[in-house]
Amino acid sequence: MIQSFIITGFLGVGKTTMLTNTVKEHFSDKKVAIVVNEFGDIGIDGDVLSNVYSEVLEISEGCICCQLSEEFESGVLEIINKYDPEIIFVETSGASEPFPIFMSMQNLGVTVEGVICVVDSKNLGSYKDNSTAKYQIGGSNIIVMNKTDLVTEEELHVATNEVKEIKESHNIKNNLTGKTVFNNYVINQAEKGMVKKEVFEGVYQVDEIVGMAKDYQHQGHTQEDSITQKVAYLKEGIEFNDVDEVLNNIPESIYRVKGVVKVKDVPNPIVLNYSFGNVSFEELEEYKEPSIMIFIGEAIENDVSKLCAKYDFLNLPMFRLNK
Ligand SMILES: Nc1nc2c(ncn2[C@@H]2O[C@H](COP(=O)(O)OP(=O)(O)OP(=O)(O)O)[C@@H](O)[C@H]2O)c(=O)[nH]1
Ligand SMILES: [Mg+2]
Repeated sequence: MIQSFIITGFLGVGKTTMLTNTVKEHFSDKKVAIVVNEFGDIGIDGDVLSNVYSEVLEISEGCICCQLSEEFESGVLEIINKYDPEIIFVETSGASEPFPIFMSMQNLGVTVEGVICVVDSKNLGSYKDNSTAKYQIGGSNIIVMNKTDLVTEEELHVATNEVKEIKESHNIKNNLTGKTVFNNYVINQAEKGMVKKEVFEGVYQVDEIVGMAKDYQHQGHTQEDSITQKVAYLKEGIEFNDVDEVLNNIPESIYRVKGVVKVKDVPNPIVLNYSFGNVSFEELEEYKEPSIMIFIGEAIENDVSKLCAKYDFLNLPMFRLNK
């Protein structure tokens, strides 16, 4: 039986960081496959992860929990046939709920050992009202309070209590039995997603889910908290400072920026990551595509257009006419 873990959590909380750090550390003796379901059409995480593993299948689309479970399931089947993995890690998009993925894995006969929800201890307050974020916590049984380096003990305590409240109110319910599932949950703490191996050691029993697959009601992403993304391309010949300048002027509506950029004063391509005001960079070995930045947030259209107007090296893609 192939085992799996689902890694969920809101945009930019540290899911990929957890994969690159912890999985590499604890599962080097196993044949691991990683499936990344990224928000949007263009994947960055796959580029980051393929620096560590070669077995990355990236499924890039809006929201797997809404329409595309078939594509997801055939993608996972492909990876199983190709790599014969012992264990599969699925990183869900920060904008989707984990439960449909849980069901897809079960459909495929893959055991789900745990649904891990990574929480940004510092920024939970900024995203906890988002309905998807709540169901990510509700639909998991291993919660990891991440980014503990950015908070005091008191702040961590407050955030942990908020998570417990959300967990209780947004646990997934079996409509047939009226019982909640994912009841036996644990809360861990982490910095840069580093958790002990024990966290993965399948002691977590997910309650009876028979009858749920047909019955699960997708909660729907409400209009107010729907998340959108905009992709912008960067001109060639820019400098690192140009990129830094953009990242220092991100408006509040945008809470996540990812990108890969090539600049003339750094030899390697750079992966950039912005989440809730924090910026980090990492060099990549290779990247053959044009430099891009992906902006993600709520009602961001105008703000992204303004940014592009302000910085002439940043451009929204032109429309392509189909002949
Ligand atoms: N200070 C600090 N930064 C962290 C920690 N974990 C992750 N980060 C940073 O947070 C940013 C986002 O991390 P990712 O791992 O890409 O987050 P993600 O959840 O995969 O993001 P999406 O896939 O876009 O939803 C990066 O800049 C990381 O370096 C942490 O524990 N502490
Ligand atoms: Mg990620």
